Order: sequence, then C-alpha cells, then structure tokens
Amino acid sequence: MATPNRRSHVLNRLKSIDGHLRGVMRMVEDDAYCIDVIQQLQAVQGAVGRVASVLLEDHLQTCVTHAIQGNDSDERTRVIGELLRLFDAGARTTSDEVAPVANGSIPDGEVGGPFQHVSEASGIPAAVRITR
Ligand SMILES: [Cu+2]
Repeated sequence: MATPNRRSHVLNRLKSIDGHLRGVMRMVEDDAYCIDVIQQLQAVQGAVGRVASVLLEDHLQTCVTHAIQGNDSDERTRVIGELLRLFDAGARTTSDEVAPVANGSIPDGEVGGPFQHVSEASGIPAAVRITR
C-alpha cells in the first residue's frame, strides 16, 4: 500500500492526465489536425506510464521489500511471481507493438505491411514494459 503522501501525489498526476485527456477529446470534437491529436495522445500515454513507474517504485520499496525481508516464504514467492507476470505481460505487449521490417521493405503479399497496432488488452503502461 502506498503512503498517503504518495497516494495524493499519484492522484494529482492522474487528475492532471484526466484534464489533458479531456483537452484531447475537445480537440477531436473540434476536428483538430490528426497529427496534433496523436501527439497529445502520446503525451498522455507517456504521463500514464510515468504514474505507473511511480507506483511500481513505491511497490518495490514497500510491499516487495517487506516481503523479501520477512519470514513468509509463500508471500515472497507471491510478490516475485506478480512482478514476473507484470514483466512478462509488458514484454509481450512491447513485442506486439511494431514488428521490425526486414531490409527496410515490406514483404510481398502482406497487405498493409508488418506493422501491428499496440495491444490494448494487457493494459500495461509503456513505462512498465521491457524496452528492447
Ligand atoms: Cu505494493
């Protein structure tokens, strides 16, 4: 569990992101230029990822540290398993993002090329994903 101080810090960041996202919705309503909307969405994604990083760091310094230093081996195994699954889900999401193009060209017969959309299913923010 995060400290009250950390919780209000995280909440403030999320409220700021909420305001930012509402601004993006207004841009869409006002039919803003696509690239401008995408850039704002990338900024929102970055901000969401940074909040996830803050939470992860807090989790490592509290729950995980507590479990590692404690005598409950089941709890230790549990928190480590959680982190591994989080890492794993992040790695899968990242490898789904963009498949590299061989020789910089799009292979024949592949409509639309090898690029794939980022999977939204895992819900793992970018900052928690493993970078290659
Ligand atoms: Cu925690």
